[in-house]
Amino acid sequence: MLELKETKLITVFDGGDVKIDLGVAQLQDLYRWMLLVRVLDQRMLNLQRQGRIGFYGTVTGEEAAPIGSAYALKPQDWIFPALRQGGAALMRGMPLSLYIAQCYGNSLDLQKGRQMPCHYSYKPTNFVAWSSNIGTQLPHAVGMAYAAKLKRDPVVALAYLGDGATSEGDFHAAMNFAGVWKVPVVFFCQNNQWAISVSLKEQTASESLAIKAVAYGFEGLRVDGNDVLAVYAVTKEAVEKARGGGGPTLIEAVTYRIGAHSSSDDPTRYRSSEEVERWKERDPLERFKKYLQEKKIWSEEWQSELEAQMNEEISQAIKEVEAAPPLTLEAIFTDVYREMPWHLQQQFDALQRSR
Ligand SMILES: Cc1ncc(C[n+]2csc(CCOP(=O)(O)OP(=O)(O)O)c2C)c(N)n1
Ligand SMILES: [Mg+2]
Repeated sequence: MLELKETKLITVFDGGDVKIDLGVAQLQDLYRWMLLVRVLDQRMLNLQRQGRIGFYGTVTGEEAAPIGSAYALKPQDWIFPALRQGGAALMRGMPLSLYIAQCYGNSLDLQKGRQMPCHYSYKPTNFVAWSSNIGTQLPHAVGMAYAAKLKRDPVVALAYLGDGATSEGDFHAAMNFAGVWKVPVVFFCQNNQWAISVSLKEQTASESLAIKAVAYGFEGLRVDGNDVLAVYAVTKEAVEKARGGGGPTLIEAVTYRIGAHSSSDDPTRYRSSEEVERWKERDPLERFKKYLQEKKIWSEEWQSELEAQMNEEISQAIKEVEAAPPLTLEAIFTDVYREMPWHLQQQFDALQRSR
């Protein structure tokens, strides 16, 4: 059993005594997914800078958090993401072309261009679309977990949030109901130290974010969010506790947003480059690479092969997505009513006449 203290930082890479039940293939698998997130960040940001997509939120520096945590789930479990867990959608089976199409919002996009980019949804693997409004996914996750409990389904909801979301009413409502109903939910707070330009110090006077769980009657713990193995281990324990009827857990993964909040942000206006450089020394990919290197299961050639292969797959997927036509005008009007009501029909006709 891990010692669940809401202020102690749980680690593997810094000499913690956490037991890891992963073999060589799984360790390499985790590394591959983290690397894909890193490679994709650059490619997608380039697309945004070229004006080919409208927006992107990178995950650089935080890859261990979404990948390590989602790796602990079973196929039947559900994910309620925030902005930076797209990598988990890919790892759980969302095809790369659909991931990219979501950012283009064209006819290949499963959500028909009705969401902002980076708001992925993939029904076959229970990856639920995010609504942009910070924290709203949390009550949804608790509701789903409550239903699972009532139906005695051995299903767990993994609900992601940022540090900024802990100041939202929805966070507290969700935490309260989760505690009272003892539902199978794991709240995974990706504390990247910033909520756009608001620092963690300005966000809360609590000594940690994990400690907030205490007020709601369940466990909170802090994990080194740049340590993929520690993230995996604590999430797995919390997920299995939830599945076994042990109720919720709040995990605070301590990490750092190396890039801008999004493609629309300039972080040099509100934080120092020294701070960013300090955190780069704890780069989750570099630390994991070192661990694999010591185990002799990482090499330069493997890394270059992986990168070349990923870049090729991304280029192919972009080509496929860009070849898809834009959505038709009807897409603005469908899927709300089974049959289009007269007032929408009127607007639709007017729109068509105006083209
Ligand atoms: C209710 C609400 N208020 C404000 C915003 C604008 N907004 C978008 S992202 C963001 C910061 C989120 O920070 P955090 O929860 O730490 O997540 P991060 O982006 O750092 O991963 C804010 C304030 C919003 N989307 N919803
Ligand atoms: Mg944040």
